[in-house]
Order: sequence, then C-alpha cells, then structure tokens
Amino acid sequence: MLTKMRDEPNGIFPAVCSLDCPDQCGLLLHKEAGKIVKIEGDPNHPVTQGAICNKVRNMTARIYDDKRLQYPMKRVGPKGEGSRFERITWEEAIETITSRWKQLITGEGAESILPYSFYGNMGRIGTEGMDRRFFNRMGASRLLYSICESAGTEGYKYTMGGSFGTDPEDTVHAKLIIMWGINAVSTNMHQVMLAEKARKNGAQIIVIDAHKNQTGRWADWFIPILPGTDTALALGIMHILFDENLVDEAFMQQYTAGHEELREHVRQYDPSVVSTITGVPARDLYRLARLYGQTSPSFIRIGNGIQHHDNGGMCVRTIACLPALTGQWLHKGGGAIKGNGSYLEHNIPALQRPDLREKEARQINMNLLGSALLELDPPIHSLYVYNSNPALVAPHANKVREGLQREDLFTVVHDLFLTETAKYADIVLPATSSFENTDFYRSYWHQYVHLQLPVMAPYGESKANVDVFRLLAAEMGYEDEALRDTDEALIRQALNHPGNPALNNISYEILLEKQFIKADVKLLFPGELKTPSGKIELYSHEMESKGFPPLPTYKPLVDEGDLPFLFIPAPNHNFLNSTFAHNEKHTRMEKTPKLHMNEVDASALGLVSGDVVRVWNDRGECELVVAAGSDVLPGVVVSQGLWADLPGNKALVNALTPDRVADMGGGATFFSGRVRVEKREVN
Ligand SMILES: Nc1nc2c(c(=O)[nH]1)N[C@H]1C(S)=C(S)[C@@H](COP(=O)(O)OP(=O)(O)OC[C@H]3O[C@@H](n4cnc5c(=O)[nH]c(N)nc54)[C@H](O)[C@@H]3O)O[C@H]1N2
Ligand SMILES: Nc1nc2c(c(=O)[nH]1)N[C@H]1C(S)=C(S)[C@@H](COP(=O)(O)OP(=O)(O)OC[C@H]3O[C@@H](n4cnc5c(=O)[nH]c(N)nc54)[C@H](O)[C@@H]3O)O[C@H]1N2
Ligand code: SF4
Ligand SMILES: [Mo]
Repeated sequence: MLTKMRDEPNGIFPAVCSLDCPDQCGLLLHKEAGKIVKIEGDPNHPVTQGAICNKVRNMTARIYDDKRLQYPMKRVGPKGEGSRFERITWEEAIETITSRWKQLITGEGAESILPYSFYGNMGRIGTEGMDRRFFNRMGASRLLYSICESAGTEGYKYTMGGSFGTDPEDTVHAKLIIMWGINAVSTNMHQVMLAEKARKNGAQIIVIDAHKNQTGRWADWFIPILPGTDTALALGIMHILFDENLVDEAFMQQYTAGHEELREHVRQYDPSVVSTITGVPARDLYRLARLYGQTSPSFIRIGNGIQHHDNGGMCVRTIACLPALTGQWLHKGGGAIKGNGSYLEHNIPALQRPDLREKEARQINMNLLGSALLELDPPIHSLYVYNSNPALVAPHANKVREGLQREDLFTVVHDLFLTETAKYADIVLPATSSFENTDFYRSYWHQYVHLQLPVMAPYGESKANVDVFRLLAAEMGYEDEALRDTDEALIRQALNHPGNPALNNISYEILLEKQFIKADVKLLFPGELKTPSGKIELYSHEMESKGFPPLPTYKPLVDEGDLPFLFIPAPNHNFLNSTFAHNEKHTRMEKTPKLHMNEVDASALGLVSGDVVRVWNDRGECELVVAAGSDVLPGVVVSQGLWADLPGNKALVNALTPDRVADMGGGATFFSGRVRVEKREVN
C-alpha cells in the first residue's frame, strides 16, 4: 500500500526520477527502518509503466555511498590534484562565502561572480528557482545554459516554433520509426518500449547513427552515417520525396511556409552527391526516402547526438522539416520529437524573478568556461558550482582545469560527492539528493508533471540548493520576500501560469493528491504554431535576418586539419553524464572505458581489441582500450561515458573535445573534434 506520510520509517513512497533523462520515471521507494532499501518503477505511471533503468534501480548504492559528502569543508591543501579538505560548520561556510562575495561586490562588482550549474537534478525550484532569484538580486554574471541541447532546440524552433512534437504515448501507432542520432536503448528506454509495441503492430524501426551501439543492434535497419553529415542526408530524402511526388501537397499548402522554395532548393541535393557526403549508398538513400514517403504514420525521434556538432542547429532544423513534407503531423503517432519541453512550460519569470536584477549583466557561455576563467576581462573572481561537474563534463577540460587552478579564483562547489570540480573548490558544501527534497518536475519528453516530497531525512548535514540560497541571501543582507519564499510557495508561483493553458489542470493540491498528472496539452494541428508565420517554416525569414541560410542547407564540420579520426565521446549506459561515475557499483557494471574503431583502421595501426591506446590532439590526451570491429565506419572513433578521475583511470575524454561553439544556441561541439590514436608505450 502506498503511504503518504513520508516521515514514517517504513512503507512504500511515491517519487520521481530527478535525473536529466527524458523519461522522467515514476518511482516507488521502499523504506525500512528509515532507510530506502529498494527502488522500483511505479506500475501506475502511464508512460513509464513500472520499468526503470538499471542505474536508478541501483541508486541506493549512490545515496548511501560511503564517499557521500556529509558536512561543509574548506580546502587546506593545494587546488586540484592532491587537494585536502577539513570539516567546518555551516555557519563558517556561509560566513566565509558571503564575506568574500561582499568584498568582491564592493571592489570588483557583482559581475566578477559567476554561477555555474546544470541539471544534475531536474527539480525546477532547486535548479532554476531560488538560485536564479539569488544571483539576479546579486547582479552576478549570467550563464548561458548551452552544454546540452541548445543548438538543436534553436534549430527545431526555427522550423516548429518551439519544443513541440509528438506525444510519445501516441507513437505506438506509428508504422515507421526513425531513431536519428539517439542512443535510445540507453538514453530514452521508454521510447524503445513504445517502439516495441508499435513493432508488434507491424512498425519498422530504423536507426541512423555514427555508431552501431545497443540501439543500432536493436533496429530492423541500421544506417551508418559519417558524423556531421545528417543535414545532407535529410536534404537527399527531400530531393527524392519531391522528385517522386511522395509529398503531401495539401498539408504543405495549408500548414507550411516556403515549400515551393524548398522544392527548388533541394534539386541540388542529388542522391549521388548526398551519398558521397554521407557515406550512405544511393540505393539505401532511395530505399529510406521511399519508405518514409510511403509509410504513415511515421515518427522521427531526433537525438542529441546530431546536434553536438559545429552544424548541429541546422541539422535539427532540417530533419524537423521532414514530417511536414509528408503531412505526418495529422496522423496520430506521426511527426517528430526533438524535445517536448515547451508544452509544459511553467511560469518562468514568476519562478526566476528577472525583475530582481537591477541592471543587465554579461552572459557567459558555459561551453567556454575555460577561456572565461583564463581570459575574460574584467575577470571572474568567484565561481559557484552546483548541479554540475564542469571539470569532467565541459569541453576542453584541460583549459577548464587550468582556469579552476587559478589561486585567486574563489570557488564554491555544492554537490553530493567530492567531484573533480570540487577538488578545486575553496569551500565544498554537501547537497541533499532529490529524495530528500521538495520540488516539482516536468518531463521534456512525455507530458506529465510530478511532485516530489522528501522521503528521507537529509544525509548528514547536507542541504538542498534552495535552502543554501536562502541562507546565503540572509547573510548577504538581501531582504527581498522572494528570497524567503517556501518551497511550496515557489512551486505554486511556477505552476500559476495563465500564459500556458496546458497547465490549467495542474495545481499543488492536485499534485499532492496524485503525485503526477498529465498536462492538458492540445494537439498541434490543426492550429497555429509559434513561428512568425504561424506555420511550419521550411523557409525562415527569421533565420535569414540572423544571417543563416533561410532554407535547410548542409555545411560541413569545421576542418580541424589532417588528424586521422573524428572522435565521438558519447554518453554510456550505466552513468548519467558524470553522475554514477564515482559509484563503484555503476563503474563495475560499465567495466572499462573503450574506444570503438573500425577493424581496418585498427589493423593499419597494428592494434587489436584490448590494446590500450593513447588518443590525443593539441588540446590533450586520454587512454582508452581498443574495441575493434565493424560498429563504426573507418575514420571514426567512438568512446562511451564520462569516466571519473579515479586511480589508474586516464579516460578524461573531454581533454580532447573542442570548445568551439555550434552554429546555433551557443551549443557544444563535443562530437566534432579530431584525434590521433596510437598504441600506448609500455614503460
Ligand atoms: N544512460 C544514459 N542516459 C542518458 C544520459 C547518459 O549519460 N547516460 N545523458 C542524458 C542527457 S543529459 C542527454 S542530453 C541525453 C543524450 O542522449 P542522446 O539523445 O541519445 O544523445 P547522445 O547519446 O549524445 O548521442 C546519440 C547518438 O548520436 C550518435 N552520433 C554522434 N554524432 C552523430 C552524427 O553526426 N550523426 C548521427 N546520425 N549520429 C551521431 C552517437 O553515436 C550516439 O549513439 O541522454 C540522457 N540520458
Ligand atoms: N564528452 C562529452 N561531454 C559531455 C556530453 C557528451 O555527450 N560527451 N554531454 C553533455 C551534456 S548533454 C550534458 S547535459 C552535460 C551534463 O553535465 P552535468 O550537468 O555536469 O551532469 P553530471 O555530470 O551528471 O553532474 C551533475 C552533478 O550534479 C550533482 N547534483 C545532483 N543533484 C544535485 C542537487 O540537488 N544539488 C546539487 N548542488 N548538486 C546536485 C551530481 O552529484 C553531479 O556531480 O555534460 C555534457 N558533457
Ligand atoms: S534515468 Fe531515466 S530511465 Fe532511469 S529511472 Fe531515471 S528517468 Fe527513468
Ligand atoms: Mo544533456
């Protein structure tokens, strides 16, 4: 039986997964003698239906890990490698931070302070609530949250007006499913479960990826592609759709802008040209385009992999045009999902209170953290990191670490573990896990909003993000009411959003009663989109005015010179970004950090599977274990996972990744770097 009294020591308690994963599963936490002993999926959740991933099934190993931080600490040794910390009280920690900040604000100005965060916990009041209010009130430098999906989100928006796509629950009706640049078996497992249901009803599943990983192996048809060339592939499909009259003229007439211009424009993307660019044989391109043009409903799941490239924004914008050509948006289960976050958008100004900021402050792209710390003028003198581990996850990691190493940089890290970033901190603060907090969650894939209430007491002396910001605000002498609001008040303010009728059926009370509820989302079509024309913009004047080609256009990746391999350091199955990379149970499940390469390339270098290789370029190096085979095309190498700096592990893949910024959204280009590979010398 489900108990609602969270402070009871025994029982089964509802929860939601707080990780940065589209699935946002409903969970049940089993408690015995005050301790969570088991985590399982909530069978009553309509989308996730009781199934959860192995990493969260083993989450208790992380929550009760011996290495979890229990109290505030100050650094006593050197920064970074070899750092040492000493326990202090919360009073001392808050006093040390705020006195330093007061000094900085008087001397250098508030812009010398930079908050750095991401979505280690997707709870909205803790991740983009009280924190934003606090730094707005302070007038600190602002962060551009660009490390994950911003290029693709901007690209998709030019076509569709926002993150609006198919309701995933409808995708069981699709007859053709294309997983495009997404490793869904690991990163969106419930989309795979829904696709399995569709498959039982006759759907075909195609995976287009640079790596035949677990998702490619699951496909009915795997199409390998040269990285960074998907825009050309999509344009080639369009060429054939128009050429062979496989388009839905009536739909295009009514719901799109610029289809005549597009028809003309894609004539140049002849299948033979596209085949040379993408490495996809022309006959496969024809087969793919015809299948797409003749099957309805068809659904495309657009992943993040294609947009972690120099040309990633345009790539997503282009693929997002495809369902419009064949009118798929009118068929239940047809269309596409890049992200669905806009449907459930809460009242962001009410939660973040930009009005507390007295004057505009500079904005710093989080993908350029290294150069921001090393080169910005006026300099950043203090960094406050929470919900993120930039020393491991940010591109050009050696530059980031060089910046963090600065003696004059006052760094505070709030986390559950002594992460790679925390080792550079002056003050480390212990964070509660999401099961210890109150927050609300909204998925960026399905259409449910969840409430989490604390199920366990704070671990040791750890505190939630919101509580730390309330303490910091009080000690800074900020008297604004907004910085004292309770968790419940924050949630109520966020959910009260007359601008988004989809949330009309959702309130704090209803969430308290039901734990999760589906938003009242209206169908996209027939309807007006939030693009300037109200239609799907195949031609975009807005893009033109910003200097982009107004029609989908292929542009190759930035030329990094004659290094032999394009390097794709992707996520892995058992970690979530760097979360779990410090937990023994999860690293054991993941075994070793590998480098997948084509057997032809391997033998040319005299390598066999199991060899340790040095992978390097002028940004840095790392060591990985070769897995040679036919899972990747020649000229491409792929690793999986952001592995921690643990003894004997030199797999810091981000030492090699470029900190160039993608074409849109200030996005990251993790997958557009080139490297050399050589057998490690045995000393
Ligand atoms: N298990 C697990 N789940 C996760 C995460 C995790 O770390 N582990 N991370 C979470 C987060 S924050 C995110 S953003 C998502 C990311 O999850 P996904 O959306 O799946 O994106 P990635 O895993 O980054 O990349 C997906 C695929 O793109 C491929 N790829 C790379 N370049 C190209 C290309 O140019 N063309 C094509 N067609 N394919 C290419 C890669 O080989 C990879 O298989 O997953 C979330 N879920
Ligand atoms: N090479 C390469 N690099 C990548 C990627 C890639 O595919 N390849 N993916 C990129 C992407 S898509 C993303 S989204 C980023 C993600 O990068 P990050 O957002 O940094 O994600 P994590 O590495 O999981 O780190 C989250 C941290 O937040 C902490 N945390 C969790 N809950 C809380 C809390 O409530 N309070 C506080 N204060 N801390 C908490 C966790 O313990 C963890 O240390 O990584 C990027 N980096
Ligand atoms: S990480 Fe994703 S799949 Fe795993 S429990 Fe959380 S939401 Fe579900
Ligand atoms: Mo991400």
